[in-house]
Amino acid sequence: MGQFRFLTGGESHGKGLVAIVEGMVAALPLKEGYINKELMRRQQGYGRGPRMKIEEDKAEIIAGVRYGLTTGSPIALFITNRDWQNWQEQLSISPVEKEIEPVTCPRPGHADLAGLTKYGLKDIRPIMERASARETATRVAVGAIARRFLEELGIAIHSRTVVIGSVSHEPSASLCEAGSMDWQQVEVSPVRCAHAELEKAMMAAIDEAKANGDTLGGIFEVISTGVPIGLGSHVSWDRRLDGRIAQAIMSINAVKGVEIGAGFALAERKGSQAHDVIEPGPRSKAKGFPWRRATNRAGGIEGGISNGEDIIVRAAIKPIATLANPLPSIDLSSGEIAKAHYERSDICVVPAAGVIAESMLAVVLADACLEKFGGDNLKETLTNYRNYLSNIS
Ligand code: EPS
Repeated sequence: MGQFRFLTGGESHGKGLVAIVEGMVAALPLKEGYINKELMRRQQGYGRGPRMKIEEDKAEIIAGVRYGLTTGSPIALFITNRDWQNWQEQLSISPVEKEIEPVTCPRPGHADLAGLTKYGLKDIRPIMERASARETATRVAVGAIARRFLEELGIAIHSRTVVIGSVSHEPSASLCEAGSMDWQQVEVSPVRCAHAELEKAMMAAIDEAKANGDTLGGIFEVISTGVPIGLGSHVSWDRRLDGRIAQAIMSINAVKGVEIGAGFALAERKGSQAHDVIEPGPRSKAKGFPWRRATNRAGGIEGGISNGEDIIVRAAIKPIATLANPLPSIDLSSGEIAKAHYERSDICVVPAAGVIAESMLAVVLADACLEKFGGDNLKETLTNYRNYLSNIS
């Protein structure tokens, strides 16, 4: 663990966002355009707020790439916040003469109250700036580097929306078959849902929430295909792949629940109905093993180790905590009852959260692949990977 790691910095309305990525192999072809395509996907989605009309997220590669290939050195990225133009005084690095009104009415559901108390502040602004999901732009840029590497190993990652508000795609136990999903349709859907009728219903639910000054949560699903058997390990708690994925997905702003495979639905089943029967099958060139599974309720992970099936993760995301029609709170400067702070917000971020989760899954899988196959340059890693597959007995 920790072969591939990153740190981010930046405030929502500061000058920009930065990331430093360490551990990627040398000689991986990488272009800014590839990263920016992913950043564009994160900005989409019906229910996004006015900020997304201001921004046009683009990552500038500052270090770690030469002549289109990674060098093995840390990769440094910078994403400009266009909106900074309008926030230069509030987010000034040096003290300013003008009196800036502090934010003192915490939003229930946001980091405001606990963050302000923990850091001993009188103004919520520094907390809300860093707790904002704007930070996920850097995660998607980093995830794009991980995804580029995984592509070389034949691993792909997709996401789709399963639930928005009370509009549900299907019973929670039925899992998407990656092979049968129309991913192109998902990509052009404003809510990342390939089912036309549900797509309409989801958009109508978002319109209704907007009209009421409210917000909506939901559930998204992330699927990775082509994952080799043997990533992660059963031997220690922090090596388990499912635990590592759960932490990465749970760390996405507003996520409140994560399940792998049939997840929570498995609690209600008998053992005979919960597991995935092992059947003999021809040796697969891509997977390296001569068996197949009748189902994939485990979501591609058994005992904390990838089992060669698609990895399927779902997560529940709560409605955004910034409401146009704010909830009651208190003004911390006076102790009086007051409405929670509101500037502007998204109505629903479930589709964007799916893209962010793809990125986080890519980071975990790239890390697990580098841990398993090693190598300091792409050729070395690919040689090790092919050797491993051809030696599975
Ligand atoms: C976001 C930028 C933010 C929000 C959103 C995500 O911009 P602003 O605060 O200027 O409107 O749109 O942040 C939140 C959902 C949140 O709760 O903080 C982005 O770039 O994704």
